[in-house]
Amino acid sequence: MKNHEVRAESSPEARIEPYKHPAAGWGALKYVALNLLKEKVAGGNYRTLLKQNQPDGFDCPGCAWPDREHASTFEFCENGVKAVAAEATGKRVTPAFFAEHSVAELMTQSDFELEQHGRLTDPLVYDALRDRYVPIGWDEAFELIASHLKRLDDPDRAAFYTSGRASNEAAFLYQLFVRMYGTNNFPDCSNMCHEATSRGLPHTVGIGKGTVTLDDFEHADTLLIFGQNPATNHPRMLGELRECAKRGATIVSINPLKERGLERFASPQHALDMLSPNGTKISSVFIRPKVGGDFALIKGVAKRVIELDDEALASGLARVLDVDFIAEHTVGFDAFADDLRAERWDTIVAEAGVPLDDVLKLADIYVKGRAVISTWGMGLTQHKNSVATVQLLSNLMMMRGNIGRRGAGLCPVRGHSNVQGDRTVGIEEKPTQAFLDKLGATYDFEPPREHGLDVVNTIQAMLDGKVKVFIGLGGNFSIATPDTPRTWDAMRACDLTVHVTTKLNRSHLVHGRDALILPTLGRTEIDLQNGVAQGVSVEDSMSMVHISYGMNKPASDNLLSEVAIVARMAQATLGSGKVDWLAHAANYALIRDGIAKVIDGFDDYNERLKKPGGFHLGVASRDRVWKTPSGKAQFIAHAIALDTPIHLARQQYGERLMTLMTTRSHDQYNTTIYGLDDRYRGVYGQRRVLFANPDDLAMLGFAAGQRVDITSVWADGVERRVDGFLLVEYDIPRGCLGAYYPETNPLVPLSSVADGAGTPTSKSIPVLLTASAVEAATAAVAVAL
Ligand SMILES: Nc1nc2c(c(=O)[nH]1)N[C@H]1C(S)=C(S)[C@@H](COP(=O)(O)OP(=O)(O)OC[C@H]3O[C@@H](n4cnc5c(=O)[nH]c(N)nc54)[C@H](O)[C@@H]3O)O[C@H]1N2
Ligand SMILES: Nc1nc2c(c(=O)[nH]1)N[C@H]1C(S)=C(S)[C@@H](COP(=O)(O)OP(=O)(O)OC[C@H]3O[C@@H](n4cnc5c(=O)[nH]c(N)nc54)[C@H](O)[C@@H]3O)O[C@H]1N2
Ligand SMILES: [Mo]
Repeated sequence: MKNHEVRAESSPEARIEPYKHPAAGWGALKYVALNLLKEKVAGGNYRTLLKQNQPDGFDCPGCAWPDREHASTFEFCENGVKAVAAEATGKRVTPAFFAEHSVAELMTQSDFELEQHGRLTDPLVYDALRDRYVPIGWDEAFELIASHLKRLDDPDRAAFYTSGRASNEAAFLYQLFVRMYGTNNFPDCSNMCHEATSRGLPHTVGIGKGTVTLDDFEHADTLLIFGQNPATNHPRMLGELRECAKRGATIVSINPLKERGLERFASPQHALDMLSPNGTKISSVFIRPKVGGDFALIKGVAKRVIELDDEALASGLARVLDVDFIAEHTVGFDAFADDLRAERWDTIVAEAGVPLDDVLKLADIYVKGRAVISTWGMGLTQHKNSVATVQLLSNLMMMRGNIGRRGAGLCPVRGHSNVQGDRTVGIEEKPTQAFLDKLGATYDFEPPREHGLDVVNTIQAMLDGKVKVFIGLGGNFSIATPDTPRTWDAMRACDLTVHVTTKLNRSHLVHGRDALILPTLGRTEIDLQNGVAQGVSVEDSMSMVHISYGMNKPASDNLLSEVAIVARMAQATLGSGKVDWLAHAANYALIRDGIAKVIDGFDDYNERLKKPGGFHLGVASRDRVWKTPSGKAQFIAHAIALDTPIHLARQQYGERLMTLMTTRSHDQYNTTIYGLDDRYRGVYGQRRVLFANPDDLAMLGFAAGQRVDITSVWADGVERRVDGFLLVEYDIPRGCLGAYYPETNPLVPLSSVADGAGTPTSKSIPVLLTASAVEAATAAVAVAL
C-alpha cells in the first residue's frame, strides 16, 4: 500500500443489484430499526430520535434543510437517524484502546472501521516514542497549544479550520480568539462546498444566501433541482417536494444521473404512499446534462427565453421577460442579452451534452412557471466554472422576476447543519473591513486586516513551510480535502495538529510532530456549565436561526463543550486582559450578546431565540434590496469556457478521456462511513466502484465487473492514481464517470479549483482508465445491471 492509501473495504455480501422501489419507504424504515439495535443508542433512549428538530429538542446534526415551524410532528428522516445514532452510540474509544493500538496500526484500518470504534472519551496527546496517543490533562493540553501559538514568529503561520457543525456560539468565540491572536486564516468546509454560491451570488443579487423560505415551497408551481441528491443528502426535502408534486407543481431534475429519490418517494408519514408500490412520483422531467454541462445548458435556456420574448413581442403577445422587474431592479441586461443572442446553438448543445429539444423543453417549462424555485447542490458548485454557473442561474431567475416574489427564488441547499451560520458569525477568511471594524470596536482590539487562507491555500502554505500549526474545530481535514498524498505531506510537516472532535477519524492519524485529540460534546448531548444547561444556536439553509438543547447524557465525564474548549484555548494563549473567556464559556448568552453587537440582524438575539422555531435572519435580496455596488441586481455575461482542463485533456487523449464526478453514497456522512451500501444506486457491501456508461466500456475495451485503476490528467508531472475500482454499468451520460468520495480525493489536484471560489473541482476530474492489477477483493461480484 502506498503511504496515502486507505485499505479498501468490502464485505462478503458485496454485490450490484438495481433498486426498483421508491426512495425512503420500507427500506428506510428497516434501516432505522436495524440501526437503533446496532448502535445501542446510549441508555436505550430512543426518545432522542423523537426530539430531533422539535422546539425543545436539538437541531438535527444531519443536514441544513429547515423544518416546518421547527415544531412539526416528528419528521422522519433515515439519514438524520443515522447521524443521531452515530453520535449517541454506546461504543467508546478510551485511552485503553489507544494503549493497545499504535497510530501506524490504526492507519491500516478503513474509514468505516475507524468510525465504528465509537465516541472519544478523553483528551489525548501523541507520544512519538511509542507511536501512540496517550492521555493528557485538559490544562496541559491548552498549555501545549498556547506554547506553540506563542512561539510562532507570525500569527499567519497558524490555520484554524472549521467544519459546519460548530454552533454560532462556538464559531463566534473561535473567530474572536483567532483574530485577537492575529490572523484571518480560516479555512472551512464551505470552501469545498457551497463557496461558489457564497462568492458568486453577491455579484448578482448582493448576498451569498438563498432567498426562499419553506413557505415559498407551498406557492411554487415549478421547481428546478440542479445537481442534488435529496433522497440521500437532504431527505426531509423530499417531504416538501412530495407536497409540491401532489399539488401539481412541475418538478424538473437537472442531473447526469436519474437519482431515485427524484423519481419516486414513499413518505413514511403517509400510509397510502407506503402501501402503493410506486410511492409518489416526484420529478415530471429529467434533463441530463453531461457532468459539468450545466453552464451551457442554463445559457441555452436563457437564450431561448430571449427568443420567446422576441416572438411574443413580434406577435403582440404578453412579454416573456419580466420587463418591469428588469427595468426597476437590475442593471446590465442589454449586454447580457446581446451575449445570449450571439451564443451559438451548436456550442450550447455540444457543451451541455443534451439534445436541443431538451434545452427548449426546459425553457418552455421555465417560462410557463409563474413562481419558480431553483435549488442546487454540489453538482453545480464543484467545477472550474461554478461561480459563473451560479451567477448565470441567478440571472436566468432574474429574467422573469423569480426572485423576491412569493413562491419563487434561489435555494442553494447547504450541507452541514450550521455551515451557513458559521459564515454569518465570522468564519470567513476574506472578511469585510466593515465587519472587522465592528468586531475591533466591540472588543477593543485591532483585528488583522489582510485576507487569510482558505482550505486549498492552507494546504499549499503547509507544503511551503509557511503554516506550522493546524487547529480543527470538527471535521476531517486530511481526507475531506483534495490531493490526499500532498495533503498528508502537508499535515505531517506541521509542528502541531489539534482536532476538536467527537469520533476517531483519519485526520487524527495523519498528524504533526505534536498532536492533540480534544474530545467534545455532540449537539445531542446535555451541555451543563456551572449546573445550567446551555443551548446553542444554528442557522439553516433558509436563514432560520433557532436554539438547540442537547438531551442525552454526555458520552464521557471528561468531555468539554466546543465553546469551553475554544474559551480555554483562548485563555491559555491570550489571557483574560480583553475578554473574560471563561465567563463566556460559563454562560453562552454572553456570546450571543456579542454576536448581537457585531453581526447585523441579530438584535435582541437571546430574546428572539425564545420563540419556538426561532427567527428569520432577513435576506436583503428576498426583499428586493440589492446590496451590490450599483444598488441593483446585476446581469453578468459569461462566455462558455472551451479551454477547461477537461477540454485540454480531451484534445490530448480524445474520447478515452473521461470526466469523473465524486459523490456521496447513501451510507455516508461526508467522510463518516456508516455502512457499505448505496441502496438507491444498487451497490451493496462495497465502495470502490466506478459507474460508467455501457457504450464507453465497450469503446474502452472494458467490461462490467472488471477492476480498473484511475489516473488523473494534470500538467504538473505528478502521478495521481487510485487503484482497483470495480466497473459498474450505469445509466450515466457518455464520457462521464461517477465514484465515491473520499476514496477518489487523491485524484483531485490541489491546484484544480473553481475560478473565484477556490473550491476543489471534485465533480470534474479529467481521468484515464487502465486495467488494474489489483485482485478483486471479492471474487464473485455479480453485476446485474
Ligand atoms: N446523509 C448525508 N447527508 C448529507 C451529507 C452526507 O454525506 N450524507 N453531506 C452533507 C453536505 S456537507 C453536503 S454539501 C450536502 C451534499 O448534497 P448533494 O449536493 O446532493 O451532494 P453529492 O452527493 O455530492 O452530489 C449531488 C448530485 O450532483 C450530481 N452531479 C454531479 N455532477 C453534476 C453536474 O455536473 N451537473 C449536475 N447538474 N449534477 C451533477 C450527482 O449526480 C448527485 O446527484 O449533503 C449534506 N447532507
Ligand atoms: N472529492 C470530494 N471531496 C469533497 C466533497 C465531494 O463531494 N467530493 N465534498 C466536500 C464538502 S461539500 C464538504 S462539506 C467537506 C466536508 O469536510 P468536513 O466537514 O471536514 O468533514 P466531515 O466528514 O463532515 O467531518 C466529520 C468529522 O467531524 C467530527 N464531528 C462530528 N460531529 C462533531 C461535533 O459536533 N463537533 C466536533 N467538533 N466534531 C464533530 C467527527 O470527528 C467526524 O469524524 O468535504 C468536501 N470534500
Ligand atoms: Mo458540504
